[in-house]
Amino acid sequence: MDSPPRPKLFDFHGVSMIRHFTDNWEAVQNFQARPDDILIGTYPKAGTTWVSHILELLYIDEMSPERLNSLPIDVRVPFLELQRIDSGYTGTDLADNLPTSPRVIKTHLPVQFVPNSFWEQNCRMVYVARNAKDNMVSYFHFGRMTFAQPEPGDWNSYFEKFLAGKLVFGSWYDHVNGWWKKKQAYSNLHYMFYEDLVEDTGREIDKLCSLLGLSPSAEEKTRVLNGVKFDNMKNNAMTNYSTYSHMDFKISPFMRKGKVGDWKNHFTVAQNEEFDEDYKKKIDPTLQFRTEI
Ligand code: PPS
Repeated sequence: MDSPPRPKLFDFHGVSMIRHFTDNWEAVQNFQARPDDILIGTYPKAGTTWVSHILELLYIDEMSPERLNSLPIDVRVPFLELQRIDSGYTGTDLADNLPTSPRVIKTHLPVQFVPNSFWEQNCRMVYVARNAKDNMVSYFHFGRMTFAQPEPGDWNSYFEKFLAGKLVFGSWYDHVNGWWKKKQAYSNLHYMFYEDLVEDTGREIDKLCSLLGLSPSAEEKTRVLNGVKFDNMKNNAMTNYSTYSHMDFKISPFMRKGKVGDWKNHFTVAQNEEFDEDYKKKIDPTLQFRTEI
């Protein structure tokens, strides 16, 4: 059987995009945020689902255990700019109709595209960044397994596309730099790192709680920590994306490895050198990532 056609990349105000994320643009830009909304921002594959699930478990009473057990994560945490070409539903509709308070909403938009109302309402935001090498590897495997992404090509050509910023949501460098710069001026933005989450999930949850003004009991914290473990999320049909037909887990699962340093299994020595040379020119020097822990 033929695979469904893959979307084509095009330039959208200087950022590489596909129509799944631009077809609903007017509604996205006019989206009405509420003061208690929490926006999760990430470059794709940086830990969005992980932090979404952490927030949902921290707000379990508001989210309700029934929702957690019966609705997949991307219904509970709407993907703001998504226009599902097949089913027609949009992230903005889902967000508008969310019954929870606060609403947790996810976006992969570069910071300059975030709808104005989020800033006007002074919403809390959590940006998760992941080191470029592992982010690239994770995005590559995602491109292989989902027909909702452009054809990734082989690893070598993907590597070049990443360096050139020719992937959906554009350049990783512009993305992490842009949100980092915004953080300096906008105090309600918590900028966190995937590597820190892997190293000490409990410590990072404490930091999140202080942004959110939450003080979970020791018992609640243990419950959250347990629920967000890689294996538990991988085995949870409501967090592992197994309910989606446009993903082929035989090629690669959504919850793939969840590690820091898998890039070493993909980068050649020459690619690593080329990458490091290019990286120095593009990364904001005040922004420090760890490629191993
Ligand atoms: S998406 O499609 O952009 O929303 O993907 P995203 O959720 O941002 O990123 C997916 C990667 O995050 C890993 N992940 C985790 N790692 C460790 N622990 C937990 N609990 C966890 N949950 C998700 C997931 O495995 C993907 O990374 P890779 O490296 O591909 O395994």
